[in-house]
Amino acid sequence: MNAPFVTFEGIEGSGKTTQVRLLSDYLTVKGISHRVTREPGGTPLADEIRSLLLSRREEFVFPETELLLYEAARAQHVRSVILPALSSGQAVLCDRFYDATSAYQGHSRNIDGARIEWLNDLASAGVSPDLTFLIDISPAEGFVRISGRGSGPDRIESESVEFHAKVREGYLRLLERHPGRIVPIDGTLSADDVFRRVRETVSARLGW
Ligand code: Z5A
Repeated sequence: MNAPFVTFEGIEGSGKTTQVRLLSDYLTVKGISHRVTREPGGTPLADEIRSLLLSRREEFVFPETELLLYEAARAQHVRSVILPALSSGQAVLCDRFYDATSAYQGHSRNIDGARIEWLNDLASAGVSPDLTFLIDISPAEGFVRISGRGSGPDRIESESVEFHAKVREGYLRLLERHPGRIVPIDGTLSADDVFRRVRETVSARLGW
């Protein structure tokens, strides 16, 4: 049987990366073998696609181009990192996965949901998360959190507040459709309080 696959989702600045790190530290202390990864990225080729996707550019990027690049990165990542880890008994913690495509390219960029699901399925080779944390904050709060970074906003972060509000709405729709898999957490709590909920959930659901 495969090891658990846990994903973290939310709008930018929601605190996913912080929670992935806290959970990884916790699992390390408990001696639970796991691998931390992220999307887009996770392999040299997928990381190159990530740079293509996130760099700001003059040329307009069509939603369909963006969608296919995210799925191409995922196809490579799943087959070379996620599947081998899970089948060798290593749990996987992934910072974003295919729910991000449904929320960003599907709901916010208005690409037909059935097409997104078909592509998500193709790219993920049938791998689906056992548990997904949706860390929920408002776009306004997310903007405040990321504006402290020195690097400036990337191409997706530079989208309007309305775009990010639609992404959040897309995530909340996914929560309605997958209440058993997706666990929402109020991301306005302190990072420690968010992690307390993460820990309670992984203990109850996965025995960690
Ligand atoms: N994207 C897509 O469109 N389609 C797809 O299929 C996929 C992705 C997979 C790259 O994602 C972009 O690609 C992303 C979606 C899109 N674009 N956007 N927007 P990414 O995950 O690499 O980038 P991100 O979403 O912008 O993540 P982020 O900015 O790194 O945010 P985060 O991981 O959610 O937050 P964080 O780094 O943990 O925390 C941000 C700051 O807040 C930091 O200073 C923390 O110290 C602070 N923080 C964290 N937690 C808290 C709490 N609880 N309270 C207060 N402050 C906190």
